[in-house]
Amino acid sequence: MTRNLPVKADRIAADIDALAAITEPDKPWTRRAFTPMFLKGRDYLIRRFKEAGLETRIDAAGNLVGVRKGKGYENGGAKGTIMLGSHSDTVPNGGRFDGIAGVVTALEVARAFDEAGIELEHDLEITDFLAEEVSIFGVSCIGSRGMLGLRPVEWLERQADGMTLAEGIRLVGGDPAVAGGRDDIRAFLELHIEQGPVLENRNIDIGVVTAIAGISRFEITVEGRADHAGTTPMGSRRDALTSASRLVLGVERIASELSLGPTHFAATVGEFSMEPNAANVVPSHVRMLIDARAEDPAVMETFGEAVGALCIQTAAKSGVTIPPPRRISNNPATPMAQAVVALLEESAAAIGASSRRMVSGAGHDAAFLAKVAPAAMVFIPCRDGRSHAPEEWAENDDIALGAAVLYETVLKLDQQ
Ligand code: HGY
Ligand code: MN
Ligand code: MN
Repeated sequence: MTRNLPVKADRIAADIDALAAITEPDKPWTRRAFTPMFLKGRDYLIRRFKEAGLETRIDAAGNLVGVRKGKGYENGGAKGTIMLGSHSDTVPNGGRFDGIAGVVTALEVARAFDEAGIELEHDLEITDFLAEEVSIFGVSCIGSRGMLGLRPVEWLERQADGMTLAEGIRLVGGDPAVAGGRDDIRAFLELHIEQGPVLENRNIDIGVVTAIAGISRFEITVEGRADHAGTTPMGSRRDALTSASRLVLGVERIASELSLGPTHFAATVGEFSMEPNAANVVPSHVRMLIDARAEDPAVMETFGEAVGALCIQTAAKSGVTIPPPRRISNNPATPMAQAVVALLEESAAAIGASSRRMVSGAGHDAAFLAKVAPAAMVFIPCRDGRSHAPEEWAENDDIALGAAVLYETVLKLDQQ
């Protein structure tokens, strides 16, 4: 259904398609932060930001920033900044819309205000945050944390692909020596594909995010004993892999039970490695990383305790050593600003779009912007709820409708 929207669906599609063409050719769609392919994507966005008349720069944290000055400065009253943004980096073999739809629609809103001859009171800042995904450095939301002074200083020494994160930030045009911090952001909005099946299943146009689930990552190692695969009796082995397999299935069982509760919960063993990984050697060592998401921090604690108990039971049964799980990150759930949530709902209704409130199981830069400014998110449907996979797909009319909700909400925020 094409509505008479203030934004242009075909311009949005053209930018999304152009960015989709900038991918590692052998594994679409891949444009990992800090890689040459990422910088090619950035070059495209810089060109498009400048064509849109935005004052374009890379900030010290490595984010691409485009500013459309507001009237506020003319009559002395610095009104501050309304920011729209998301990320242009992808996971390996990811999709064409995760993050990208948010950056492109933010840019389109700026262009649409220009075309409508609308001068805002506030500055409008369009942002492509650096490395929202778990990057080659093993950590995520590097640019948004850096912008806001929330990037742990020890991260700068993390190594990947022969460089430190500090060198990576310089590579993309930032300056890691500059401490972050912003006090001018009056509101932040991010459009994102839902990355889940709810909107599509219920035939709803717009998701209005009320909270972003907390994310904890736990590292578990299993120390067994290498032995000859052909001669070692089955009953006297200390096989790290069979024990680790019991843990993986146990994590699935515990998470499935917790997911049946009243609040959002999910957990995944997403990283897994074993040594020596040779067919004729009983595995001696396994390392795994659990990614857990919880709307309610008490449920996350229940999960951590249950997994810890499972490690003790498993070690006792099979003679391997399993140290207590190491929690390597723990970001609590982040509520969105209720006032902005209400404005998004009003905007959706004003353009005739159906909407529903929902929790995000995925992490987003908005979780960090929400620590310094009123923030909220617009979800749009994605086919079969698929994401972080090449099958990821969103209809351009759905994306344009989300962009129109952003446009209307910026106008409301600008009056405040
Ligand atoms: O992992 C996440 O939740 C996000 O897609 N980076
Ligand atoms: Mn993602
Ligand atoms: Mn994303």
